[in-house]
Amino acid sequence: MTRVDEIGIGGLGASRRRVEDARFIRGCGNYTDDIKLPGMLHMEVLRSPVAHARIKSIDTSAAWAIPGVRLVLTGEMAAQRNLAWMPTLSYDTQAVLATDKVRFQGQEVACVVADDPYTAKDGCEAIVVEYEQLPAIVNPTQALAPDAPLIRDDKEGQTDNVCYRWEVGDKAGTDRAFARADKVTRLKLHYPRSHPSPIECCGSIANYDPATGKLTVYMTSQAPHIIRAAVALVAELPEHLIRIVSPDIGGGFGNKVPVYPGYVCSILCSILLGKPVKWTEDKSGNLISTGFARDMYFDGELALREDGRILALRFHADTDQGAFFSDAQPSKFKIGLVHSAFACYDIPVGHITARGAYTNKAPGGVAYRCSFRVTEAMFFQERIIAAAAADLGMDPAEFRRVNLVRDDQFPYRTPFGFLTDSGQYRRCLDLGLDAIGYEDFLKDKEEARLRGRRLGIGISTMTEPLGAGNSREYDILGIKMFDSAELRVHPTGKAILRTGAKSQGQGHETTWAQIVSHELGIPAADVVVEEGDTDTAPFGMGTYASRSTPVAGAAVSMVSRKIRAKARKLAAHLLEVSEEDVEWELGRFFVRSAPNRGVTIQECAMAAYGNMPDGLEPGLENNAYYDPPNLTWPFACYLVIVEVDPETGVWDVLRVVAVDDCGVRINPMIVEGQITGGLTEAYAMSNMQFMTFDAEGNCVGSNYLDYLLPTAWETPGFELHEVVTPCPHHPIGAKGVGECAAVGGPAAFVNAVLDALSDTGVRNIDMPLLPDRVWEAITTGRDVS
Ligand code: MCN
Ligand code: CUM
Repeated sequence: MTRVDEIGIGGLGASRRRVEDARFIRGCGNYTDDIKLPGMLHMEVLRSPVAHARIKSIDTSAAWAIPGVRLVLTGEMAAQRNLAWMPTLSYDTQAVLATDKVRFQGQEVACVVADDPYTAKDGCEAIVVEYEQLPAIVNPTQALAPDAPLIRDDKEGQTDNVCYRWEVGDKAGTDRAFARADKVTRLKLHYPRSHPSPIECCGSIANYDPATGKLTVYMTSQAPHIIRAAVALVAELPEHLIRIVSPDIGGGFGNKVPVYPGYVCSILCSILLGKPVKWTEDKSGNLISTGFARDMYFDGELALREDGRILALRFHADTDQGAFFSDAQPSKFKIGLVHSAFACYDIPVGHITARGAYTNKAPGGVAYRCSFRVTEAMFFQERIIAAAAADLGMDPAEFRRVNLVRDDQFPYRTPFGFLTDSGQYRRCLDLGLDAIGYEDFLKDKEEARLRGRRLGIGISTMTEPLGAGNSREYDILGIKMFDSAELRVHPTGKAILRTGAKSQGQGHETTWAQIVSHELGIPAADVVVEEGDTDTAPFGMGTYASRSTPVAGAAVSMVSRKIRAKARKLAAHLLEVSEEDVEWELGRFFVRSAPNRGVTIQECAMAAYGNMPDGLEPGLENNAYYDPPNLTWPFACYLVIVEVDPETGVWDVLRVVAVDDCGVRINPMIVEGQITGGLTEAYAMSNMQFMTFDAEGNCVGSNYLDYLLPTAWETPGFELHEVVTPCPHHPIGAKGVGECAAVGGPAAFVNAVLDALSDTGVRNIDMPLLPDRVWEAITTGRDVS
């Protein structure tokens, strides 16, 4: 008999083509805006043109008079149903439709439902709102000034613009370590506000059926079950009569985790009208109002010993939260997982403080391959590591090698309480240095300098916490962060798998089938994967924080193993031996003493429906809920070589080398796709992207002429390498990977440019490193923020 070849059937490690692409690249996807329901009406949102103003009056009479307009909804009307405000996932409140004030440009003020989207838009334009403008606050410094106008005067007891304060670590111990230091490196920087910019904007179609009382909502959500729970809790609708469906999603990147006012308004309008109501956000609306990323200010220090060891770290971070604290993040820590900073380095003690500020900008902060502020944490980490090496006059690679956690230190407890459980950090670093030809480059760089050329190399190494999370520590609205899978094997051995995650382009339909294939020997092509419908999918917390493989992927393994255990009973029955005498090899059970006597998993499936032993329940289906014992800790080393033109400040990327260790790779091609995408984002953030605001709070960057997305033309090529350290607690040894390159990448680009400027005394240029900023730094020899 021939053994089943795992790669041949699309199992673990197969670079199987993405099955979802068959419909995506043919334009046959089924996105929210593709869905048309009979009698469907269309909703448009009227947004505030100003950043901070008191609403004196709203006159909707002209809008009501337009033929085809069915409903004009204002905050006052929403308030009558107790829905003018909604709770956020960070335990703040957010206006659904403004009643008292508008607090950022683009805030939702009213909406109009009409027979078609154009009439709805005309309706919005006919609404007359009288604003009394107030001074706008566009950064934490202004927000926290003693005489700053109060943004959140709606909140009882709120007397300033402080949104939260947070602290972790050992202050006294850290202070003592700093007192002993030979040298202290200090760095201040800003990680600018950026936008995830998925191709598809947000949208929803709410369909409240007055006859059955059932509410069905098709929407662009990365976490449909959370939305169902939120709707049940906020709108007080019975949960079994709410069905949330996330169909195909055209990119999420964290933009589609929060609950947006547009969703809520479409639901309310559908309930009021008893008709399906569709809302499709436009690009400008998406760019100015929906969940942005970052906008964080760091000021921190490293305590150093002469020989290069780091003795302690401390930093303070101020975040610009916008007008509402609506971070969709599942930790009890106000600032997410920022204290995972420096986890890859063996540093005995540290202390972190953080403060959030309300400003007149759109809310958000946690989006864009961030793992909840880990992106900012790792950026600051790798920037100050580079600065410290320079201060010590030490080679930055050697400085890292001296301080990285050694393989024999795992499991390693960080000073902030995380447990990193596995990795080969030095090996990844050395592989990267070797691949880029580090020693040779250092010589080339010196020679080039003599000829007036400025070359630079940047390194970034980091481990990050992916896969929220274990039920002891992580929850959203009190619901724990486990995830789930349900597998049904049909009589002929074909199967359907459903999970509580929701792909937005990551390729779950491909990779989950590969896990089933690995566990059961069923060809991946025989397994269809479905996600995103709360009526059919098992309860799960959705896809973000690269949690799908660590949590839902693990559940896929576990449910497959339950199926295998039942199939073993069926095999014993078919082979007429006792279960103990049955052995498993991929796809087949056989008799231990007679290996040629065996039955395939498909034969077992048929027996589950047609020939089960007495006393065994028919069928071959099961589900699994997986509560991960720990986060997964992938490691990455990114190296970038640039050349800076001293005359113009323009910099070109000459090489990018990436070494990623995300444990066992389910589908190497998909993993490389994730890393390529993340590095592209890292490149974009380092040199072209930022959402800026003028003094009045106008968002500069509400279109793609001001906010730039990199195309294949300017994006450099990436040389990808791998190291595999299996995750010790994941059933197949996989770690998350979706965010690694976007998290660790930006510092490598910035470090490279600053390395090229190392003789100028410039220590920092804030992202994006636009040519004019680089040129200013070169000509003045001063930092540019
Ligand atoms: N994978 C694998 N082997 C591993 C790890 C992952 O083959 N060891 C595969 C997975 O099975 C999955 C993909 O790589 O198909 C990403 O897996 P994972 O790291 O678990 O991340 P998630 O699926 O949870 O995706 C979330 C992550 C986040 S948080 C953002 S933001 C982001 C990202 O993924 N948004 C994306 N990548 C994106 N890619 C696309 N195309 N679109 C987005 O919106
Ligand atoms: Cu924080 S972006 Mo992803 O976690 O969806």
